[in-house]
Formats: sequence, structure tokens, C-alpha cells
Amino acid sequence: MVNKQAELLAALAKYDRYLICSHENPDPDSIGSMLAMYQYLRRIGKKVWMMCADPIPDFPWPNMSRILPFQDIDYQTAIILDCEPERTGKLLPLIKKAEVTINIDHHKGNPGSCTINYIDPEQAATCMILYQLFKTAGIDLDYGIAQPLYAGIVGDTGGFRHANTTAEVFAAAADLTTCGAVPSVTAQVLFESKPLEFMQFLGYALAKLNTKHYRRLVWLALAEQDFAEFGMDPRWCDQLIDYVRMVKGCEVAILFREMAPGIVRIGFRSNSIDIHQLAVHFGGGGHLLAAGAQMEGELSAIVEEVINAASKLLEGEEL
Ligand SMILES: [Mn+2]
Repeated sequence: MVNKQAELLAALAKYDRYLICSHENPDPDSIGSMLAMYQYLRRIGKKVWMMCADPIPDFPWPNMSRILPFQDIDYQTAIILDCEPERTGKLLPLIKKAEVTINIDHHKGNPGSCTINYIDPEQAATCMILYQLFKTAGIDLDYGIAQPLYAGIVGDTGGFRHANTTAEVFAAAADLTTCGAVPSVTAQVLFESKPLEFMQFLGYALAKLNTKHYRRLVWLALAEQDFAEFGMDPRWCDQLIDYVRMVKGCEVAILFREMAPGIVRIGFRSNSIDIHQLAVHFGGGGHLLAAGAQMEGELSAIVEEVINAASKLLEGEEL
């Protein structure tokens, strides 16, 4: 990866006008990697824009207000972080206008279709890749870089709880804390800042938990109407999967969200079983233990189909 880092650092030094973007429905890793890359490029004297297809959460990290909604700009080089270009939503036509495209990601299955591709599925977060890159670059990691990188790592490891939490992750987190990242504030912002309305909706949703195979398979299915009754936007409820997987004995956790009539987004999580193959089977992708897919049709029919496939997986049968 050392040659790859050198190639990447050379590309970041070479051009003048950069567009930094990430996936739809931004999460702490996508936002953290954008902010850190923004700060790095500004520091080496570049003109930089950050853009996101969807509204961003109100994290109190530096430069958050500089993440722009979609607009046409005149730039040279697109940096796509934490996803492949096809997952950037309505930014894709703008990315296609780039002279050069740089892709930095840790998602398994990213085809690496950009001019320069740095895809490392072994890494817990895109922020881990950037951390290593900036260490190689030998720059001073100030608060403006350390805090968003730390937050991205906390986000993608579920607060250092998921299977991707390695000694390397802790070493990076310790170094970033030395550089100014604040663990207590990060945890509070990411995990303990839920609107009251969300907590009340959570109570309603958790009553709908379903299980099979002696609770080894746990799922939650929410219809568009369920979200509407509580004034919830289903796009911001992906975190419900974390509650599904909390059930004791759960090996496969699945969250079904009806985003719009007939459009169902499915999240898969596991601590030990390759649920990536399940997501791929239904046209999605992601990581070995955290993946997703989107299907069209009637919610109950989709739930039945996916739960049947998950059952087969748990019984060791072919999908
Ligand atoms: Mn990520």
C-alpha cells in the first residue's frame, strides 16, 4: 500500500481545483473523511469544494457548513470518498465532468472504476485509510483533521464495538486523541443526541421486533405509514439496525425500511456470518458483516423472501 499512498499523495499535489464528495445519506465516516480531506487540501494550497446529495447532520466539527448541496461548479479533479461514484446520488453527472477521478474507499465490491483507486476492504473506515495517508504525508494532524477522522472511525466501528475494531484502530484513535480529538464529545454527538421524537418512535418500532431460529435471526420491518405517523424520515432511521442486533443470541440482524411506497431498503448486520452474500443475492453490497440492498415490491412479500433466504444461510444451505 506504500506505493499506492505515494501515487495518491502525488495526485493530490498535482491538480488545483478539487471536488470532494461521498455517498447519499451521509454517515460519520463519509462526513469525517470529507472534512479531513478538505482540511488537508486547503493546507497544501488547493481550491476545494465539498458536496453532498442529501442534507447533512449537525455535527459540531470544523468546516461542516462548507459542505454544499448539489450545484454546478467548475473544477478539475473529483475525490469520491467511502463509496463508488454510482453511490453519490444526484452528484454523479457532476463527477462525470471531472478530468481526473480519485476513489478512496473500504467497501468490498467497489469495482475501482476511477482514474486512481485506493480501495482497501481490510480497513475499518475510510477515515482509517486517510489517517494512514496523512501520517505517510508527514503532516501535523490538528483538531480540524483529527476530530473528523476520529468521529468517522467511531462511527464505522459502532463506538469500537464491531468486529472491525482492531489494535490498529485503537492505535489510530489514541494518536488522534493526542492530536486533539475529544472522545466524550464524539460519543455524545454520535450516540446520545437523539431527538425525543426518535426515542418515542423507537419504543413503537421495537415492539415490532421479530425473531426466528431461536432468536438467531432478528428483524424489524417498518412500513412507510409507520414512519409517517411519527413524522420520521425513513432515511434517518438506518441506526435502528443497531437495536435489532442488540437482542441476545442474534446472529443475523435485518432492518426493512419502506422508503417510499413499494421501495424497501434492507440493512444486514452480523458478528460472525457472511451476510454480504445475502445482500449481493438481492442486488446490494457492502461489507462481510455489514451490508445493504434495495428492493421494489410489497413490504410483506419482500420480508418473506429475504427472511427465507436468511434462514437458508443460517441452516448452511445454498441461497
Ligand atoms: Mn465507511
